[in-house]
Amino acid sequence: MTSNKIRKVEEQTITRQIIRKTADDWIDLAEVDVVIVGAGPSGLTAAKYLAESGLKVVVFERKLSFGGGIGGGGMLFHKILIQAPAEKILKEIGCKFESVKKGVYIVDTTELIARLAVGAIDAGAKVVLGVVVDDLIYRNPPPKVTGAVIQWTAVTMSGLHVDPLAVKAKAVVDCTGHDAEILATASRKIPELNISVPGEKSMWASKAEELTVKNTSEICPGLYAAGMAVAAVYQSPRMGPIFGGMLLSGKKVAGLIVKKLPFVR
Ligand code: 48F
Repeated sequence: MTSNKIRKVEEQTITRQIIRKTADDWIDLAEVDVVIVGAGPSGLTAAKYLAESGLKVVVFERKLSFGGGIGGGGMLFHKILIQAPAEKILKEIGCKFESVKKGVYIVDTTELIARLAVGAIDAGAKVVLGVVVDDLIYRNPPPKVTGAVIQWTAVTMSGLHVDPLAVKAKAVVDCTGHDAEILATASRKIPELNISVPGEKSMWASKAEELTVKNTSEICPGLYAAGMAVAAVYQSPRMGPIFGGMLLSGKKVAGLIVKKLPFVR
């Protein structure tokens, strides 16, 4: 018979196990195939499809939660729209949706966040919260991005001068949303990459969705953009709380990387 008595665990055991197992993970994560920056809709979708194809993927997320802009819904109303053909991705992650018009679907924000996260994790991606990517590793010539520089979010918030660590990767994907933080950093600190980030335009939902997916690409060798970061670099419009383009962009970037990576050294 199994006992229901709660097991005693000493404090030093808790400390040792957490540090030992986290250190094992971090040693493994020092070199990966793909670093995804941001656990919003595009980042989590990309992570799922990349990991499913057998690549070693880590997602670094600044906050202590998943989902990026999904949780805010439309002006805090807890539903968002998804349009065809992105409902296929909803089916693949097991997210319930309701059809509201032909090819237009509505989902609960909390369910979409949860399903996207489970989809990425079940596929084998590692999602690490509370870590900010604040710079890139690069090599030259020819100029290319070869990894990401990372720091605890808590350290960046404290303003303390603490040198960061870095993760080597064959591809880095900027999924940081409207500010395209990684592309902006690359544009400022690696001018030979010739990137500029003019920022997104005002709202035009259907055009924005179309252009976001169309322009999802490798922006310079080793550095890709998906989600709203694409709009920032291509100066295309914003779309508000319709998210099909975010999911399709994440899936597209995964496909591009899977095609390219076997040829990257
Ligand atoms: O903003 P976010 O949801 O980006 P997305 O995947 O989706 C955009 C939509 O949410 C919405 C929209 C579509 O209709 O307009 O805005 O393009 O998620 C970006 C995530 O990246 C994290 C941030 O906390 C958020 O969870 N993030 C941003 N910069 C960094 C970062 C960074 N430097 N390091 C780590 N995480």
